[in-house]
Amino acid sequence: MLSRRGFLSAAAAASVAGGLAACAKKSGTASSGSSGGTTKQITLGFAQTGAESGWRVANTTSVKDAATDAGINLKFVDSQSKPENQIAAVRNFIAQKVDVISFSPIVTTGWEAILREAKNAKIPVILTDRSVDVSDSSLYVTLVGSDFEAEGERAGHMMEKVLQGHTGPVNLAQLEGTTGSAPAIERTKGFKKIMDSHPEWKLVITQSGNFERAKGQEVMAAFLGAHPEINALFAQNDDMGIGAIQAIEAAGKKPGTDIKIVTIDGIKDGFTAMAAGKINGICECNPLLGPQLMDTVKKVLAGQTLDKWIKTQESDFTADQAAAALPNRKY
Ligand code: GYE
Repeated sequence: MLSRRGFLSAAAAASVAGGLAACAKKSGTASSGSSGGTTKQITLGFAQTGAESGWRVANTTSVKDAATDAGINLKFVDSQSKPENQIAAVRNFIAQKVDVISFSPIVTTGWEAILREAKNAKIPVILTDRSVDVSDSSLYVTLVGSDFEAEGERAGHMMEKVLQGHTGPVNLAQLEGTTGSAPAIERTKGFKKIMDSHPEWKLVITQSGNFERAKGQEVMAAFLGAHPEINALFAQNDDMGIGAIQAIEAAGKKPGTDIKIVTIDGIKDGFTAMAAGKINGICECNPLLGPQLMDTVKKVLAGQTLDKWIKTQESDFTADQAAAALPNRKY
């Protein structure tokens, strides 16, 4: 698999140069900087994963608002967490001859054929948020999104921080995101790196909670039934962490105290739980990618050469910062 780090080394020049320049000419859409002539409105086809989490809902709003602000005609499809729906949406965008296609791949695999169809149709593809596993990286122009492996490592360091002063065994549980999705694969990998440097940490159980609150609750309840010794939890997003809190409380334990909890995302509900002492640390993953995406769409159509990965800026927060940070959270 091409790692996200690997993407960085591959310059996008090759993919942008030929096909995409032709594409810009075809649609005549280089809205900014086109000299004189009338500029046709850009049509962007965007296939969202679904609405599995608070992060995703904020991401959808950001994409829709940014398209309106940028004067871009957005064709938005909610793939309802089904990879086959997402592939069908992309195929439909190709049939409709949109100017640019973007999507946030539900899973990393299964993209080669449809991306080749888009390339043959000379429609540039910009990945948003999540990466794909393809052997030919010229099948998409760039990825606008976060470094998930780094987020997993940050979560590991956050766990070190919240466990400071803890004595006795550390019996960890992990709630993974959607199986086969880039954030689940890469956050697991990053967190493991830090875990491996702590022989005193024991990963008792790890399973997918599909990035969903209800699933996080259900899986955590099962974890606690089988492993009452769990005293630390890494939930790969806030929603699963919040679901887990409900399961922990139902089991008569105190989240944040009996079980230390670290999550990723930083949605308002996560900060609220952290301000109440139920989550101990959150590593932010910024969903407000809309403006960056629209900017990238325009640059691609203008024939500009872009980095293969346009990264998002993020921060980390602990419980003592939660109350002060909460009013400033935008999602
Ligand atoms: O962390 C999770 C969402 O791909 C970064 O997907 C995104 C993840 C996010 O469902 O809440």
